[in-house]
Amino acid sequence: MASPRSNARLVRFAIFALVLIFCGYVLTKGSTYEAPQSQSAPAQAIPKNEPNQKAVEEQKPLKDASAPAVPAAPELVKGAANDASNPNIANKIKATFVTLARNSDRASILQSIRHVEDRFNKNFHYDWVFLNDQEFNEEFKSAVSAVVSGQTKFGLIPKEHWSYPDWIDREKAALAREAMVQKKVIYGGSESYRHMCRFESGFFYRHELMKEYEYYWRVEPDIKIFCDIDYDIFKYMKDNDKWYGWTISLPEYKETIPTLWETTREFMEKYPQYLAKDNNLPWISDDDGKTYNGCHFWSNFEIAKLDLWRGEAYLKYFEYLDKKGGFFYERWGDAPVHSIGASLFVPRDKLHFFGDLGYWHVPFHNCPVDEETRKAKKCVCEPKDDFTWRGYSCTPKFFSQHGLKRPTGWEQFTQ
Ligand SMILES: Nc1nc2c(ncn2[C@@H]2O[C@H](COP(=O)(O)OP(=O)(O)OP(=O)(O)O)[C@@H](O)[C@H]2O)c(=O)[nH]1
Ligand SMILES: [Mg+2]
Repeated sequence: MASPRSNARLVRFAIFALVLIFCGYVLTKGSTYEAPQSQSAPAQAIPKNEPNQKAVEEQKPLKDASAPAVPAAPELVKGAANDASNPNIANKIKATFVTLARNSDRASILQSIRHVEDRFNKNFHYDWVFLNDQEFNEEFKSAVSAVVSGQTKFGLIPKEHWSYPDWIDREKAALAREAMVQKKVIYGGSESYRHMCRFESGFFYRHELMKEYEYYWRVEPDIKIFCDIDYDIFKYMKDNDKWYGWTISLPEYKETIPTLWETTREFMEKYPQYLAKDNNLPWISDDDGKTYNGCHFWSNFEIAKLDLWRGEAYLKYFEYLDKKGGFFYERWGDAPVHSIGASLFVPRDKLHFFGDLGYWHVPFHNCPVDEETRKAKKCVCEPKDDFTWRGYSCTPKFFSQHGLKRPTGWEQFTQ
């Protein structure tokens, strides 16, 4: 039989054991005490872009097997031409973006691509062809491929498309450059700029990588697109039988093209069969073809049908110009050359002004001036910057001659 003393020891031991168990419980579970939420630091004070740890944890998948499974986001297939379930992609036509660039243009072209992807191509995944007179390096290729949602293709320009043809007198060309530098003509002294203009005028559409396409959109470094393009712009061109789409027009510097128009007139006299009926001649000449008024579509933006340049009329026209040597003895630009070609060799209703995209290439803006369009297309430009309706722009004349309706409020943006 236990003594009263050993009973008391037993009770003390039991109390001690209970205290130990309670302390162990508190240490493993932590305190249930919650600090009151500070009034001076409300929940909204969490910076918007920093992940809120609580919110992140709340999004962790539930272990409960009865919870509905969240479908995995479809993996982006480059160019996804095979994604028949996406109508945008299934209805795509044979079209591509095309960019002429140097390796050193990488950062500038990435800016342009980001604009075009965000406003348009993220929904369509059209291909993008990059052309260069030197090999593109790996840094350029991997950087742009990471941003383009379609397939990227990189092409080297054949030597004969970026060099002096054998009929060009190089000394005469050098003297012409020198004279233009004296006159302070922009890019007047540059040989590469002349090769670029000749290439864009006569060869980009013949490049091997361009052969499979029917339409292209030319994109230059450092451009901006201000508005959503919520429709397939290439399909729009095809469905409406448009051959040349543009956003900004203005007169060319006369010093760069002293003999371009007389050469064009010779061509027209020699090959009158190539002139389209109902062409756009009145827009480029104010005196029925006697002189050129310099109006041209600004070719750093172009959405066009490749057959415009691949057709017999334009091919012959380019060949004629090239033989005269004005790309080197003067500084003929691809913008007036394309514009004259598009104005003479196709009916004028094939030309299309895009007034709903919002576009910028230094130093001119195209910004839809009517508020309704800007809101509907989520544009981020200022109508006061728009060049379209200003005195120096050739676009008002195009609207008048083509009987197009001007946007509401255009008259407030003429200067
Ligand atoms: N590969 C290559 N591309 C060139 C060269 N020069 C110009 N380009 C490209 O040709 C296009 C037109 O050249 P730009 O220098 O933009 O000419 P521009 O638009 O008249 O003049 P900027 O006001 O300087 O933009 C751009 O896409 C350039 O990246 C060159 O020497 N090599
Ligand atoms: Mg440019």
